[in-house]
Amino acid sequence: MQAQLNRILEDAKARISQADSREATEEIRISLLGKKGELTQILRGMGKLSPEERKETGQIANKVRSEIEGLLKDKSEELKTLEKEAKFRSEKIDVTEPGRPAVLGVKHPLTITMEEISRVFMNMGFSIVEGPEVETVFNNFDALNADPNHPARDMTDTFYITDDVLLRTQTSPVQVRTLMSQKPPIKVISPGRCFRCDTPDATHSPMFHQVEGLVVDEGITMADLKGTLDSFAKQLFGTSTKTKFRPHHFPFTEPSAEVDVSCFKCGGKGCKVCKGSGWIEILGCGMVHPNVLKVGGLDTEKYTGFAFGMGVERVAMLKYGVEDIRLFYENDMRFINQFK
Ligand code: 2U9
Repeated sequence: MQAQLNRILEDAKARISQADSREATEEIRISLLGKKGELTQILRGMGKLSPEERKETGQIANKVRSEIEGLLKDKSEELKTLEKEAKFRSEKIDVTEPGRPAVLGVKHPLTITMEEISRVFMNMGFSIVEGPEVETVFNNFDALNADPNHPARDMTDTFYITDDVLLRTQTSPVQVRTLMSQKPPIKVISPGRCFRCDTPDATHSPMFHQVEGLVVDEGITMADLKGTLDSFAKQLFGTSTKTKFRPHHFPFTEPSAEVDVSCFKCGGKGCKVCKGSGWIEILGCGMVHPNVLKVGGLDTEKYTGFAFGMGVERVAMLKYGVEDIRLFYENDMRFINQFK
């Protein structure tokens, strides 16, 4: 039995010296000193020995056990130190290394366009008003003199939430709120997101952006409308830009017009951008319908006003030569980074 103990000790020494991780030393400890370990088994078997033999073998066995425990402890500490050193080496930071530059975001082309449009109107004394995207049918349609059978009201054209609540189809409800809460003079623009039940294609999106404007005061005439929008076009597209007002119909304005600008690409000669006509349709406008002014409780003999509206995506597509509206919503940085 003593020879067996010496063999276990010699074996243990060889195995411990070769252990290359703390897990390996733990495995050795379990295999020798654990419940079913080799040395533990021997100690258990000592009951069969005579008292003298038991005493002598017990002393040797205890010596072997404490020697193995000591070797395991030393090896484990040695490995722990090595592991710590390796960890420090791998985590070493060179504080003199130049820092990694933070990736700066860029403004979205629609934000750039919306801010550019807003800046021009702000410089002409307009204030910016904002309102909810979830609106009442009253603010979105009724207050704007829309006929009860107007096609835009249809379930297939508008996202209804209930019979009386919808996702606004234009930013006009913000101006309706302004009319109902403020006294003239009113001179506001409302940039924002709008929603229509459109199937996406190169020029349509169920979510898009508008900037609308509203001016109401005593003595506002069509001359104010034309002067303001002509000045806007010159500031946005260049001083040589000409404007053309074509009669149109909107329920909320009377008279109404669509505004074309002379093509900023070819100057009016005709090119791909203006489809050969020399003109590009850019916005709609008109003198606010008396029925709409009445929603704000205004005396329509005293007060008059003009309003206009434009699609931000359309302006951005024309300005930057973007051929598919869907590019604005894909968040592909290769597209967005081009507008830095
Ligand atoms: C109030 C009174 C009048 C806003 C107006 C337009 C003309 C117009 C279109 C442009 C392109 C919508 O995005 S688009 O399809 N808009 O042509 N919008 S006048 O008139 C108002 C608004 C609010 C209280």
